[in-house]
Amino acid sequence: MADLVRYELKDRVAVLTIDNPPVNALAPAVWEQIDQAVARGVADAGADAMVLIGAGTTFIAGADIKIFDALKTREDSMSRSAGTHALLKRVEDAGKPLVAAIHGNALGGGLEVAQACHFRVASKDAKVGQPEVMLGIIPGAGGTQRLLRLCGAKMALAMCTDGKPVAAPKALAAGIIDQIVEGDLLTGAIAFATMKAAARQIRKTRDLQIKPEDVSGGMATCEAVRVALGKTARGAHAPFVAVDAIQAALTHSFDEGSIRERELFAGCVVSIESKALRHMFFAEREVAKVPDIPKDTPTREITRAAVVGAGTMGGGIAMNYANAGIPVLLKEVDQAALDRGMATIRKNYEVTMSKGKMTAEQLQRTLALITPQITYDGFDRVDIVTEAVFENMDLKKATFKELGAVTRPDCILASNSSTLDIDQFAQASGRPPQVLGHHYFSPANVMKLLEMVRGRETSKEVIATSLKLSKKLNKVGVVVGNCFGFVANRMLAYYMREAYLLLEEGASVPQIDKVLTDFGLPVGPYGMQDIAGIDVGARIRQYLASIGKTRAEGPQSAIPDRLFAMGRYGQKTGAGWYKYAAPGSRDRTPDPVIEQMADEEAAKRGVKRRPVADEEILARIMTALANEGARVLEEHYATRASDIDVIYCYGFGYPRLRGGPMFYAETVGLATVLSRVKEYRARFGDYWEPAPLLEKLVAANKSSFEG
Ligand code: T1G
Repeated sequence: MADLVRYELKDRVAVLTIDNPPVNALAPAVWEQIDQAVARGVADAGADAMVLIGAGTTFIAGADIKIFDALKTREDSMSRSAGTHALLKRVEDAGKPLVAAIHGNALGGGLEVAQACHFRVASKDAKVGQPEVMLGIIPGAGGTQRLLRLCGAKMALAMCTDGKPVAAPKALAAGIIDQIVEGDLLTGAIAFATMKAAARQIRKTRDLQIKPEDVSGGMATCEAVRVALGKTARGAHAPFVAVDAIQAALTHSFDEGSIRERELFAGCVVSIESKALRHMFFAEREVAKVPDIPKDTPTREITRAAVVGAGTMGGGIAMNYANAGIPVLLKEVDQAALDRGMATIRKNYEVTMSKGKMTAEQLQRTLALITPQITYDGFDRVDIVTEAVFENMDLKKATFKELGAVTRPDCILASNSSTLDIDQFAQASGRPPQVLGHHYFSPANVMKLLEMVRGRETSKEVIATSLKLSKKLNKVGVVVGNCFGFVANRMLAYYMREAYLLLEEGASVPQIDKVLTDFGLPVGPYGMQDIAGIDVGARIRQYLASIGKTRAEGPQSAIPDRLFAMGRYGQKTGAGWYKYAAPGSRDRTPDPVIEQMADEEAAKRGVKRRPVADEEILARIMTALANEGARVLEEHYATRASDIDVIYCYGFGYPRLRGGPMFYAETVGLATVLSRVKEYRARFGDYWEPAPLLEKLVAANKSSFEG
């Protein structure tokens, strides 16, 4: 078996080095070799003490998340975690001082291993945490029972329910670590272990007493955390389970509490919530892997940028570059538009500063990186330009023609278009290999998704550079194909079609929105339209009509265009699908006008309005998403189903604990999804066309879109 834990003696201290790249994850063999190495150190007469340290850039980043899918039942989980608990008790019972030396991250099982050591030292920039709830589980190797014995219930509850890492100095102050090592970590750890050996000091965490304040107030603290979670957990179950496990530590012995932790962990690890969150953990890392773009594809340095268009999107895009420390030119057509754009940017930063997330000095420094102008001065020195002009094909093509003339031949030209044909921009620019889409999501300086749309001739270097740039801009970049609407908005058209038709059939705007927010979306389809602007969709429909297209097959509701014609664009005009207290206000109320229009439009289509159950609303909308997602996949506009899930979770706030629209469809069952498509086809019309991939997978009895 590979040497995953090296053993060597240094100055009468056994140094146990975990070496399982890239993050020293605790695969089963790593657990076993830690156990063996500690036993060897105890038996080694040449060792007075032991140090456990990670090779490479980090201590242990946790259990190997990939192994959880093998835990099919609670029983599987109970037996595996019983073994882990017993192993860590053996480690803790070592007869010589055992010191964990932490650098990088000690997360999840990594921190639990460190807690089972007698002492912990760390480098100053190390972080420790119990992020298990981010995966829909809880610490499963004694962390809920040991951590509070080190730092008290309040901090243990915070760490185990929010999953956030804690920096070493704070961990030192809390008692989680015993010393911060300046200089070489191993040297410091060996010195610390030698000192403990001389003092013949061993401290078993599990034997530490529950702190007096927790004996008296721990239960109340748990209850207070549950109440707080009620407001912030947004449907997540695991954080509440973590509270239950920590409460068990307050009311039971270590061993009884450990059994309770194992039972609670077992319930979480087989849950759909955990499977969905584990799916998202890997999905958001897979997006960077584009099959035909090898990791060693050459990339360019992006040191200077420019944005054309200082509207809502253009301003937000310019902020992304400034936030990443990249100087950015921001061009508008006239001074008035430019001033409006800069005023919005300044206001956004001032709001950030008012929240304490930015100092005045940082605001000035960041703002200074944005150069507002109404000419193309300096465009010949930038490495990338992002066009964010009005969503109009002719205007965009003209802009790309200009950009092709005023920039260097190797300057990347990106479009923020949300749907239009990147290849047409590429042709207009005169250098298609440098052109691709960079579709940001509103608000561009907040939403993390960046849909990177490759054109027919986009070069691999430009794509690889964009993938690298997305990380620098703190975005999740997903490479997609150049179909109308790309992936996000192509599928959204079917989501909206069903929302509109359900309204005409008898559901109400508030009802439909509530079904989707109860499902976990931050806002329903109508609330979203009122925020994005009904006029944006209307203008795209107008453009499509001009080329004889519609966004989705099937009946097109006339209500959106009627609202547009009435000047009801949504929040910004004070009325849209809802009425607002004033233009720009978010204070909204349902508007009887919409019901009246739904009655009228239903009558025109000969539809007899009826009560529509919430279950049907959710099923229709999610089925439409999954069916179109299957088409996107089989037409190769997305690399993999999980990329689509990442797009929806990061672009529209689709609930991560559902795993995204494709993963959710798999949990519903592909056969069920297909049968629903066929049922709707029979009820509503042939436009409900089953995606061939869905039919193929169901015929082959497959349970996942990846076959
Ligand atoms: N298991 C398996 N693979 C992992 C992993 C893990 N725990 N952590 C990272 N990877 C892979 C990742 O998929 C990627 O692979 C590569 O390592 C680099 O990761 C028993 C039950 C540590 C902060 O939740 O938060 O312990 O894409 O790109 O940006 O009670 O990785 O290269 O093929 O993220 O430098 C608890 C999860 C587990 C921590 C580093 N631990 N990891 O970030 O690199 S449950 C976690 C992270 C548990 C115990 C419980 C981050 C990182 P590839 P990366 P990074």
